[in-house]
Amino acid sequence: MKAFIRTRVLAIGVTVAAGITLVGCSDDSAGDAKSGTDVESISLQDSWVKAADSGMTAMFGTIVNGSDTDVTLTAVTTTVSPRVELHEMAPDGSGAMKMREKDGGVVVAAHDSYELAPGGDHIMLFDLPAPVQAGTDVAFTFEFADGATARFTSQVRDFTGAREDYGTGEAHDG
Ligand SMILES: [Cu+2]
Repeated sequence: MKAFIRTRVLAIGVTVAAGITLVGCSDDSAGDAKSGTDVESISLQDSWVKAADSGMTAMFGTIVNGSDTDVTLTAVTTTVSPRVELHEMAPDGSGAMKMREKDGGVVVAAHDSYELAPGGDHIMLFDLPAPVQAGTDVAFTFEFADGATARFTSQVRDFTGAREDYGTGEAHDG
């Protein structure tokens, strides 16, 4: 009888120890997330890509940073383009707006959002090897300054506005 009780106590002791180990692990990963980009708290909303048969196109949407720290988006990759750049619109000196690569990437402040929209900042996709067709999905990987990555999906849509800014190489600076 005494031996039986001792065995039960031992079993409970082992269970408790295992529980403590698991808690320790999750505490460690929470600590890592705080020191870097908390990708779980970053989302891309209302995101879409302009349909294009060839050449270049752009992706738009709103990057939402729900984390407690500012994040810096430094690079974007996608399966539909070998060359992707973060672009902004800026005056070209003659009164017209021209797009150019954004220096230092895109900073999204803590608990804030950053809009990528036609006529403003956008993600530029160059050298399309195949048509990007309306109704399909395009996968993107966002890379942040500390090397953390997050994956998002955008829907391809037909878009006729601002065609002169996004549809031709001539309007492009760089
Ligand atoms: Cu551009």
